[in-house]
Order: sequence, then C-alpha cells, then structure tokens
Amino acid sequence: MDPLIAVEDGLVSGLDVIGEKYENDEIFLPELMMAANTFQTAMGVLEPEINEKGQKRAKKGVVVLGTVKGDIHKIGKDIVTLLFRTGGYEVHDLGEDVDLFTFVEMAKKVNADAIGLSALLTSTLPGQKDVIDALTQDGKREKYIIIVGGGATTPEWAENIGADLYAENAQSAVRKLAQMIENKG
Ligand code: B12
Repeated sequence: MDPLIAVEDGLVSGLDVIGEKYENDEIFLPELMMAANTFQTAMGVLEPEINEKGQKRAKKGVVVLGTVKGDIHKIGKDIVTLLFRTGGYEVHDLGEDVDLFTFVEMAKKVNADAIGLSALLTSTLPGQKDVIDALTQDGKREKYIIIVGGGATTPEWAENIGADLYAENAQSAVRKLAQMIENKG
C-alpha cells in the first residue's frame, strides 16, 4: 500500500472519528492525547517510506511553515512539511505556538517563497491574519505567497484575510503552491 494512502485513509480518518467523539463528550482529553501519540508512533514507521519515494527532486522553492500562536496542534502541519519536503521544497518548520515575529523574521532570513500558517482552533485563527497584517504594514506582503490551512481554516476565511492560497489537505497544498510559483515565474 502507498504509505501516503495509509496516512490519509487510515490514520487521519481515525483522528476524524476521535475528534467527533471528543466534540460529543463521548471521550475526553486523555483519549485525544492517546490518539495523537498513536498517530505519531505510526508516522515513525511510515515517514521514512514517504521520504524515500520523494528523494532526488530538484529544489522548487523555500517554505517557512508553522502552527500559529496559542495553538499546539502539530500533526497536520508535520504532514504538510513532509509532503513539501518530498515534493522538492526546502522547508523551515518553526514548530507550534509560533508568534508572528518569528514567521516574519525567518521568512526574511531564508528568503522564502512562501509562508504556511496552520491553525486548528477557532480561537487561534486570528494568528494567521496577524502575520499577513504585519507583512502588509512592513511593505513586504507581495514578497511571499501566503498559504493557510488546518482544521479551523476555511476558504472564506482565507479570502477574508487576504491569503493567497487555502488548501484542505497536504496534497492539495503541494499542488496549489507549485502552480502558483510556476505562474509567478
Ligand atoms: C489530535 C488533537 C489534539 C492533540 C494535538 C496533538 C499534537 N501534537 O498535534 C491534543 C490532545 C494536544 C489537542 C489539544 C487540544 N485540542 Co485538539 N484535536 C485533535 C484532533 C483529534 C485531531 C487533529 C489532527 O491532528 N488531525 C489530523 C491532521 C492530519 O489534520 P489537520 O491538522 O486538519 O491537517 C490537515 C489539513 O487541515 C491541512 N493542514 C494542516 N495545517 C496546514 C497548514 C497549511 C499551510 C496548509 C496549506 C494545510 C494544512 O493538511 C493536513 C494534512 O492533510 C482534532 C479533531 C479533528 N478531527 O481535527 C481536535 C481539535 C482540533 N482540538 C480541539 C480542541 C478544542 C482542543 C483543546 C482546546 C482541548 C482542551 N480542552 O484542552 C486543546 C488545545 C491545545 C492548544 N492550545 O492548541 C477542537 C477545536 C475546536 C475549534 N474549532 O476550535 C477539535 C476540532 C476537536 C473537537 N471536535 O472539538 N488536540
């Protein structure tokens, strides 16, 4: 089986069920954490396989990526990082709970083509807008492609805050960014 299918159709579908049960008070935080740990253990097995398939690609661009301030969800962001890397991008993963200054500074430092902002909580969504606003104020907004995603993010929100791209999953993130970088020349 393609290891990516195992991730998307197996592990991620499992987490969706967990999320629903948590929302309906059928399970609680310890179970949520157990599910997240199980996911990460399984990724330890599958990640090398996914990496192997993506080797030997030319560098397509530089991406700075992280989960926004106040938000510690990392699983989705890690999958996006992995697929960008296997898709030929140099990725600077800033981790979770990342403040806007760190995004802006790192993008400047590594001369990024794109900045990826992940948000899983409704309450942390404004963290995506903060980064865009800071770049605009700094006169640097046009320098970067801003791509947003994560459970709480919607296409409407992405449009409202002036992001360049929204992607519902990691595969479409890689596809959409490649297209936009190509169009930019
Ligand atoms: C696992 C999990 C946790 C784990 C996280 C472990 C970790 N290290 O990541 C733990 C237990 C720590 C946790 C904590 C909390 N969680 Co939580 N968690 C989840 C759960 C079950 C799965 C999230 C996940 O990893 N999904 C799998 C990945 C692959 O999906 P994904 O993140 O959406 O990513 C994909 C796409 O969105 C996209 N993507 C993601 N990032 C990006 C970025 C870019 C740039 C792009 C283009 C695309 C992209 O690509 C990814 C791959 O295809 C979700 C429910 C759910 N179904 O989403 C709740 C959920 C997100 N959590 C929720 C809540 C409420 C919390 C807590 C507040 C609970 C509490 N009372 O403490 C805390 C918040 C902590 C914090 N400050 O961040 C709510 C959020 C509700 C809301 N809308 O605000 C959810 C939706 C559960 C629910 N239904 O109520 N959580």
